Amino acid sequence: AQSERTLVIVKPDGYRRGLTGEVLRRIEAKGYVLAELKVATPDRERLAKHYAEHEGKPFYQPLLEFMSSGPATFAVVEGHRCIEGFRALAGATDPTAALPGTIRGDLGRDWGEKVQANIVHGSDSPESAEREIGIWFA
Ligand code: DAT
Ligand code: MG
Repeated sequence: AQSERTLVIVKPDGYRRGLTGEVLRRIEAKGYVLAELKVATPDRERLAKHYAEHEGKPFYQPLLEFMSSGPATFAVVEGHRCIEGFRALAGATDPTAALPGTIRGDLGRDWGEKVQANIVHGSDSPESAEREIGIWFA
């Protein structure tokens, strides 16, 4: 079958809370393949590229601050329709509204911060996926 790739990040909140294994377990249980995996603290320069579409929004600076606050886990995930599939696993951006059964709905909440600490990132299109994989796995 044709394969697709997506970039998944277990964000610093997920890492700190010890949820990395739980997130990776759900990805594997769904049937996707972990093609690449690493732990690193995201640097501002690459975060600015990664989140370029959000520059100027009220949560942009808090987002970069939060994302560079500690280690995160980066994964290249593979499988037919894995971009759409992982975003379904992740659930809605706001973890309070995310449905139970999803990563954000089961494991996340609103902590009253300016930025939504929502455990995971997943690319939103094939173009974003290839662009983001290029940034973090150059
Ligand atoms: P997603 O991560 O679901 O693709 P996004 O690309 O719109 O969401 O936003 C990137 C991140 O920025 C998101 O995971 C959390 C944060 N964020 C988005 N919208 C926000 C908002 N209205 N208030 C606070 N943080 C927000
Ligand atoms: Mg996004």
